This record gives sequence, C-alpha cells and structure tokens, in this order.
Amino acid sequence: MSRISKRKKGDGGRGSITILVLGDEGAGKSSLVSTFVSRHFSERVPGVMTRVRLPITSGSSEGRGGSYVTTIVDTQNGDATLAAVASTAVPSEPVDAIVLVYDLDRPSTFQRLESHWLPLIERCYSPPAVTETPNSIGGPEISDYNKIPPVIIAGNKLDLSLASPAHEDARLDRQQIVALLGRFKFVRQCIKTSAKTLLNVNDIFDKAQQAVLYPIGPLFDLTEGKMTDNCCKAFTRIFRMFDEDKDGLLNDLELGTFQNYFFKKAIHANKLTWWKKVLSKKPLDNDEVYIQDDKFTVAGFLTIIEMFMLKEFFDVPWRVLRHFGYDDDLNLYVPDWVVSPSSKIKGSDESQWSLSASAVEFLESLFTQFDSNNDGELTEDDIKRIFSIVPHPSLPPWHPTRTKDMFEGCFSVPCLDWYKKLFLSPPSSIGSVSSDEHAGVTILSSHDTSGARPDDMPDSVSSPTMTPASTPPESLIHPPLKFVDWSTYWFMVSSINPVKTRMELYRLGYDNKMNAKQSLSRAIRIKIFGSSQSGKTALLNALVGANKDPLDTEESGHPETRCTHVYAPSARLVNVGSKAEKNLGDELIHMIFTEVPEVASTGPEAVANCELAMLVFDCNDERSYEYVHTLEERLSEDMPRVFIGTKKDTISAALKSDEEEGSSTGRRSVLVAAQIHCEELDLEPPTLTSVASGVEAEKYLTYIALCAVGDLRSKPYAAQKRKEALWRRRMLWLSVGGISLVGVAAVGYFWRGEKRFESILRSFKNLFGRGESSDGVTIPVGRIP
Ligand SMILES: Nc1nc2c(ncn2[C@@H]2O[C@H](COP(=O)(O)OP(=O)(O)OP(=O)(O)O)[C@@H](O)[C@H]2O)c(=O)[nH]1
Ligand SMILES: [Mg+2]
Repeated sequence: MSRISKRKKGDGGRGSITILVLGDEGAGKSSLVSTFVSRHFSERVPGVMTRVRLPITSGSSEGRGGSYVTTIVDTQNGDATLAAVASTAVPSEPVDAIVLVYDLDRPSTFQRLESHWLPLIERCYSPPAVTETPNSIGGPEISDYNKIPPVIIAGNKLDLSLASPAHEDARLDRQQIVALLGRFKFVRQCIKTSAKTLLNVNDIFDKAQQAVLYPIGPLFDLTEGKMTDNCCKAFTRIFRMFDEDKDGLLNDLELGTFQNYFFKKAIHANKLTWWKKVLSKKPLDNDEVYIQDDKFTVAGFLTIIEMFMLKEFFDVPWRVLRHFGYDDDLNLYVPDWVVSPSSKIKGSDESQWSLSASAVEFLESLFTQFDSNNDGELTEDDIKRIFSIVPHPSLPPWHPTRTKDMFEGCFSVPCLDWYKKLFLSPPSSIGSVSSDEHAGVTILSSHDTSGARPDDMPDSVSSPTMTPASTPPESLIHPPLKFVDWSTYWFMVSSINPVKTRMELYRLGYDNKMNAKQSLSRAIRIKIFGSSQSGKTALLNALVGANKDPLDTEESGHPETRCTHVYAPSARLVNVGSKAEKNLGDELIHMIFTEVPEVASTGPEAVANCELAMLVFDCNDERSYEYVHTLEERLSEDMPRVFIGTKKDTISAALKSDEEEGSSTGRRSVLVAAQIHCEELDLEPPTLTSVASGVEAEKYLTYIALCAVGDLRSKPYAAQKRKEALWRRRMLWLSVGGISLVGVAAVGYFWRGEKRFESILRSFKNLFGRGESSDGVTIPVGRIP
C-alpha cells in the first residue's frame, strides 16, 4: 500500500508528507527540528516546536510528478500523540514517516527503543490479530509489517558521544542496531547525528521524506522478506521491453541499454562480469537459473533489482517504474495512444478494431519466445508464462473468468466451444466431431465460385484438451495453440473490445516500436443475421469447427463471437525489389463471426461495424426470408452482404412433391424471391446449405471471405456503380479538356495583339449599345444598364 497516494491531494495535485518526531524526553527532538529549520543550534528551544511546514519541494527529478508540502510534527509525551494518530481509522492527518530519536550519550534511551518505542509503534499500527511465532524475540510478531509507516532512527548528540568513554564500544553498538533492524523491519535506517554540530541533521529528514516518496511496501514485502508479486510482474514486463531480440534473455548490450536509459551512463564490462559472478554464486530459488548462455534470465534481472532493494536503494527501482507509468500502487498507466490511437477518426475505437501490423508482429514474437519446445504450439504452461505479468487473474483475455472485465457493455461476447465444454457441460458430452464429407452447399445459379479451394487446407482451430467440467474456472485450462489460432483469438477479442485489447497488449509489453512493413494476414468481421431458429448457430458450428454435433444448438439471446481462419486466394500487392507487383496467392484471412440473434438485432449497432452481413434464412419459412429482407434495408448501401438459405435437406423432398403436384408453395416462392432479389441487386445468388448433410467448411469459408473482401459480387449494384463512376470520370476529363481548349484559345487572342482585342471589345460594347461614347469617354462597366 502506498501511503502518499492515499493522502489528500491539495490544489494543483500537491501532496503532503507528515513526519512525526518521537523519542525519550531530552533526547534532542526539538533541537533537531529547530536546527534543521534554522540551520543553527540553539541551547534554548521550546518543549515542543510548533509544527514546521517546509517549503514546497518538487516531487523530485526522479519522474514523480507533482510537488509536496512536508510537515514536521514535534512531540513531548509522544505515546499519547502516537496513539491518537494511529488509532483513528481515517486520521485527519495520517503519519507518513516517523523519526525516532534517542540520545547517544544515554544508553538507556537506546534500550527504550527496543523495549518501548518500536513495540509501541508496532502495536499502534498492527492489525487486531496478533500471531505468536516460536521464533519471536522480544514479543509477539505482527502479521503485517507493511502497514507501519517507515521509521528513521536518529542517534542524537553524536558530539557528546564521540567524546565519552561509552563510544569505545562502537562495535557492540553496531551489533545492537543490526539486531534492531532485523527485528523491526519497518525501520528503514539508523543515522547518527548531532543537532549541535549540524552533523547529518538534513539527512534524517531527507531520508524520512524519501521513505515516503519511495515506499517499500509496494515493492518489497517486509513480512515475507522478498519482492512483491506486483513488483516482479512490473519488472518482468520491463525486462521484456528491453529484450530486443525477444529471446527471453538480456544480453550485455540489452542490459547496457537499460542502464544507459535510466542512469545516463554506460555499464562497465567489469561491472557486468561482477554481476554475473555474484548471480552465478547465488543459491538457486526453485531451480531458477540466473545466468544462461552468459546472459541474464528474468530471475537474474529480478535478483539484481532485489539486491538494490535489500541495500535500501528504493529510489532506483521507483525511478524505473515511474518512468514506465506505474503509480504508487504499481497500477500501470496506459497512455492515450493505446486507448485511442487517433482521436480524429470518428468512432475510432470501433473503426480501429483490427490489430496493426506491428501488433501482429509483437504477438508473433511472444509466440516464438514462449513456445518452449519449439513445436509450433503454445502449451498451457507457455500461455501461463505469457500472461504471468498481467494483473490478476493472469489469464488470456478470452478466458471466461475475464469476460466481465473485458467485455462488459460490449455488443457481443466471445464464444469458445472448448470453454463451454469444460466449464458448462458434463464431461460425457465431449467427443463427436462433425463430418465434412459432403459438400452441403448448393448455389441457386450457375455462377462460378472458383474462389473456393479444394480440401487440402491446413488444420483449423486445434482440438481442445479434454478436461472434466468440474475444474475450477479460475485455473487456466487451455488447449494448445498454433500461431494462427493464437492470432485469430486476438483478432476476435479486438473485434469485440478493441480498446481493452490494445490495453492488454500494452500490459504484455507491446510498445508500438516495432516497425512491421506489411501485415501478413488480415481479419474480417462478419455478422450473421437471421430470424430465430433459422439455423445460424448450426451453420456456424459447421463452419467454425465445433467439436460437437453442429445441430446440437442452444438458443442464445445475446450476440456471440467466434473465430476461425481460412487461406483464400487473393490478389495483393507485394514488394519485389523497388517495385510493387500484383501477386495472386493464398492469403491468411482471420474470420470473426458474430451471430446476432433476432432479439438483439434492433439497435443501430447491430447492423454496423462489420465487413460482411450474412443474411441467413430458413428455406422453408417465408417469415424467415422476410426477416432478412427487411433487415437488409437497415444495412448501409455499401455494406457487403450474402444471402444464405438453410435446411436445404428438408426442402428437397418437399419441393419434389410440390413439383409433382404442380403446386406453387411458399417454399418455392421463398427461393425464387431470394434469387430474383439478388439478381436485381446484382449480388451473388443465394447459397443453400444443409448442416445435416454436412457443409464443406473450408470451401464455404473461402466463398464467404471472398464475398467480404469484395472479390465476389456482394455490394449492391457494384458493377453498375463502377460503370457510372467510369462514365463520370470520362465526362470529367472531357470537360476539363474542353475548358483547357477554351483557355488556350483565350490566351491566344491576348497574344495576337491588343488591336484585335479592342475590336472584339468594341463589338461587345456595341452589342450592349453604349460601350463607349463617340468622343472616346469610357463609361464604367458597372454603369452599363
Ligand atoms: N551536546 C548536544 N546537546 C544537545 C544536542 N541536541 C540537543 N541537545 C541538548 O539536549 C537538551 C534537550 O534537548 P531538547 O531538544 O529540548 O530535547 P527534547 O527531546 O525535545 O526534549 P522534550 O521536549 O523534553 O521531550 C537541550 O539542553 C539541548 O540543548 C546535541 O546534538 N548535542
Ligand atoms: Mg522538545
């Protein structure tokens, strides 16, 4: 817990630090305060100095913003004062640090530190539950040292003590102090001072201030005697940011950059050797390696930082942390460029949902770094390590325990089959995989769908690890992830909540410095509309690789997002040397599907923010077609769309009997209406699917991808609009050409002489009847009637 951040901030973001001066009678408390303020020792000081407010000190050059007013509160009979300030749950003026004074010339005052003052401070700030431990020396151990304000012990009257015989046993003195520091871990420092000679007086109050500005608590757990978890996370993130080559180790150059960045001086080679020697001699904690291949591991780097802390250099780690945007409670401040990369773009959050090329490259570097066995898959342990640096729960953003935090208030939530299986269904339901044997797609015209690829596609989303549903949701259960799955998941969460996704990437160490030239893949967002029971979920199950019977669906009233990917043939520009050339090759397309149930389709956001609308209707159901037909009117004119009829298997028999009977039924009229509608709008004809008979998923996904990227006719009247645009362009050129000709002709006239011009002018004037009077007087043009 940070003390100063909890304090009331005054105007202009100003904070205040209160230092309480305690100690035995006559130890020199008031003299120290008086000398500190006046830079002069006075033999006669008041019993209690009035409160001293020090001039505002800037919050330091060490990256701490704001400025601070320091108040020093002197005491007499400090027991009562301490009890008063510490007992109130919300004190009006909380104490931030304590200066505890003893008299070096009176050893009894030193004994009183251990027997009275320090236990008193401990008691005043200790929680009610006090635990006895067998090892406790001199009284019960309290369970949490971190709540006690930092204490600076001032051994005063050094001038007298140096002259006295008691001083001879300085060694004993030191031993006693070390024992005291060991027992009372909230004591930050012991400093010998003399109010009379002004020796170390400034130091006492400076250290007290620093103890507040650079608090131990958030960085180092005094009770446990080690770095806090949050501090480890923060420095591990910083480690990753300096690990330029992303090999999970800091080499000499990378550590040198770190040192140079913060201390503005290079690290000497012998210093590096010294650190390596020290670390390699250090006993291993939990089999951690500190140095590997002559480079520093994360554990090694953290140990160096911890060593600074053990030597009481808390300003060093704080300076680094504050530079990287950590506040006093080690919460990471996320800068504006992450939250809203371009405020100029209207609705930037949604329109910038897709991950940038550099973000994809960052994700790739994470993947490569943490794929521990280099088998092209992230195991559950690898995933755990990646997310170990994000705040609790340190899990991927698509994990169900993070749904509330990540996606509350968003249009849709992620829907991952394997999570549903693991956490929601009984284990017995795990198993059957749909068969894709038959091509379940019929297209209602002979239009060529040559974009669809044969069946030799790479594997889609990998199979989940089968784990019983009783597993607690907090624990990370994750199927292994190939890189393509890993990036698809990221595109999915980014489509649902782009801001939080960018923040998550930032927390993982992404800093936008990567200079990716061109994204190797693209992502498209597709919304699936259809009336209730029209077969949306079943179709998606068949396409997105659900490991269950695709027809086994549940009704959902909330939009859900799923993802998959496909390699689709696509023409794109590639750089060949200095030239850009068109290349026809397979492009990885991440496909993010959001199923919009009928009940959730009324708002404007339902029909916005996607690259393709899949309009799904039940071939047997007129109302179902009417529904998508009406919904289509709400789509923006340029939104690509594709009509899909479902449950083809159920209509074929019925249509046959209709034909035999010669009757025109609703079924036929639905199909005909859909076909005519698409023809009228110059769209791809509707496709008919049957999940029951099986859908050739990859072929169909390719078809949808090509509709989304505009390689197929998915925008209404696209061809006509293109022709019109071409015609407009031609007309524009013609008119530009015409105007230019007229211009050239006019200039020509000028060049051919004033005489001719004048004669023309005259003829114009004559035309008006009164251009120039016969005696040569020019009539102003404005007066010409
Ligand atoms: N030689 C010497 N005398 C000091 C020093 N500091 C304080 N004194 C003297 O010690 C006596 C007590 O000092 P105070 O500052 O009044 O002590 P205090 O802790 O405020 O005492 P109370 O207010 O009564 O609790 C005074 O006579 C001071 O002049 C010092 O560093 N050296
Ligand atoms: Mg006094």
